[in-house]
Amino acid sequence: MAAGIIRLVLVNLACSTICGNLVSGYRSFSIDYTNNCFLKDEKPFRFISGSIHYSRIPQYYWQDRLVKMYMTGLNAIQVYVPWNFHETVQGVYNFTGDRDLEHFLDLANKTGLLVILRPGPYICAEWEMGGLPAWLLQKPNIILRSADTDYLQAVSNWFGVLLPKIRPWLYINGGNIITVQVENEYGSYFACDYNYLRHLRALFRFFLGEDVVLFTTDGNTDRELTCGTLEGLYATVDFGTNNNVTEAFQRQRRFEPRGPLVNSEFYTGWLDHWGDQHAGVDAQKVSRMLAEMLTMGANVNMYMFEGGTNFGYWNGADHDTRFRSVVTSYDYDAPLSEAGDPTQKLLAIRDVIKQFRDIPPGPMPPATPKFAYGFVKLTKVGDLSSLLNTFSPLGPVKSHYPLMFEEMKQLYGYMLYRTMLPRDLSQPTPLISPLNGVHDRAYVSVNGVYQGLLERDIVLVMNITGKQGHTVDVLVENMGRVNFGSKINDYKGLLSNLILGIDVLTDWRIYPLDIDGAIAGGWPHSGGRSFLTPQDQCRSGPAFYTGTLQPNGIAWDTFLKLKDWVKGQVWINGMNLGRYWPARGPQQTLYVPGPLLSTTMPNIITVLELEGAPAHQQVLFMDRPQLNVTAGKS
Ligand code: 6DJ
Repeated sequence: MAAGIIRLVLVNLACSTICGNLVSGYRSFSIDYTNNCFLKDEKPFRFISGSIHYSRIPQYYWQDRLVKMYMTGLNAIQVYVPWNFHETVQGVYNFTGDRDLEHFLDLANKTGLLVILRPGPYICAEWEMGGLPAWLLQKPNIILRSADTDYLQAVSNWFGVLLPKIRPWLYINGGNIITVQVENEYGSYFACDYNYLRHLRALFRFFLGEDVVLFTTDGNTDRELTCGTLEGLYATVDFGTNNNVTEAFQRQRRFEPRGPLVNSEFYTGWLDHWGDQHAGVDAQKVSRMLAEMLTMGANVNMYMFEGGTNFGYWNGADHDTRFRSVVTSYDYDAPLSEAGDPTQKLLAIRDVIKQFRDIPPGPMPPATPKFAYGFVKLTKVGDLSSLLNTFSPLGPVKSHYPLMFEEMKQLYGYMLYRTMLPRDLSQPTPLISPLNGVHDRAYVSVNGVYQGLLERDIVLVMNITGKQGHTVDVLVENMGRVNFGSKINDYKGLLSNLILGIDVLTDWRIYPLDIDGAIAGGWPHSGGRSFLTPQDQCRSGPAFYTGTLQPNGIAWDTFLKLKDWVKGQVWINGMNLGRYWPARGPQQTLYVPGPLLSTTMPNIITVLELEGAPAHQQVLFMDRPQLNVTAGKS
């Protein structure tokens, strides 16, 4: 039935969009400084929009989410383009599959949604490094988000690829993009470099033309608006339910005395960090403030409307008082849940919108079905350190001192640093990260025996024992680069020496690990089983486990719970679902999109557990998420 409604909506929309194009002929979108509004085809226009990130939703579900947004009464969506998602390797561009931006724009267009595009180059968004590619850090002194020559060159190259694709999608050129943002919250950044903003403005104008409305968005302080705005870029503001609407728009007015009022990010919810309490924003507060802004005639974008998931290694991190990594789920307590289901908040928002514009007739499409597949038993494949031929077929790089991920040209995931104990340690001896140079977590084993971990900003010393010549393995996890503030040059790996007692550890063999490549290529099922002794079976430390979810003719969305597992990464059928860390919380389940599952073939689950698997090596597929249990805080 849901599919029927969706089809019906799409047929109607496709017709009205095409007819609209035919009759209107001339299309315009501009700012009316006399009447303080936008003009669309010369008529007053106001957007009621919601943020959605295609990079956080499998392509299969894009249309489902867009139709639900349309049925809520939105007339626009706001979309980031994460640079590092498209140019993961410098000079190699990917716009296919889940990265097919133009397909996403086309679906939005056919659904009847206009687009507010945010191509960055920096986007924040709780996304790895705020969307900047980590290969930029290979220039050691690069000043990101400034007029630094290397940085500007990279931005110009990227925009030279991206913006020509965007141009035909501008509303004024027959597409659905009404406005385009320049940078993001630039006023929050320490550099405050107007030459950088001028360079960006010139690039946007060169590639998109003189007529498109360009805008900036900034937090609600004078400093932010001063450093983030530039003549020719319409200044808008961001604020949530903790702010006062009148005061916030007054501040916008100080920088834009005339023109439409715009809240570019009205926070419907908030993000979670590992170890923090689950965040949320009350639905009533959201709908009350939305009504207040709409009553004033303001344009509003709700951030987020559909949050989605930080699959793989795409989560970002914050670094205020200490490094805090963002969880895998980007549910955001948004009106559409992580799995795209309408919530009470959505219905409350729709009731508000109804008072201001006609909303499409017909019911809201229902939640997609969920299935509790139950328990699946896993068996251990082997310790990570015994599988280096599989993950690092070219072998290690030798270096006297440790090298960072960026120097090794492996930007994400995990890397193994190996050396030898320089002397006997019969007594527990401190292994120290004196300069806090473990970015971000290091799992340490001696001669295959797991001894514990070091953690950035939290655990800078641990004790180890062993004998001279024993192998020391330090598996370092990149937990996502900082996406906000002055610390976005967030190098990963071992950034400084480790000290053992009084000795500096040297003579490293550093193994880059292509775990995702191996798993996508069919490992471990294609790789045969290694023989494990009972002792190997129950050893703790970084190790792989695998199992199969037998097909039962159903491929519905489900939620994977790794109760009693500690911390790690999960793949199903080759797709990296993200990190789990129930021991810290608040996220307890990982979203598994149904289309990933096979109805006829065994579904292969692979788990990398970093610290220690539970006695019962099993995982549970549930029919609902659990995102709000923080260890010791519930
Ligand atoms: O533009 C930013 C969004 O991408 C604004 N914002 C959101 C998203 O990151 S935190 C959540 C944030 N800005 C940082 C303000 C810190 C108080």
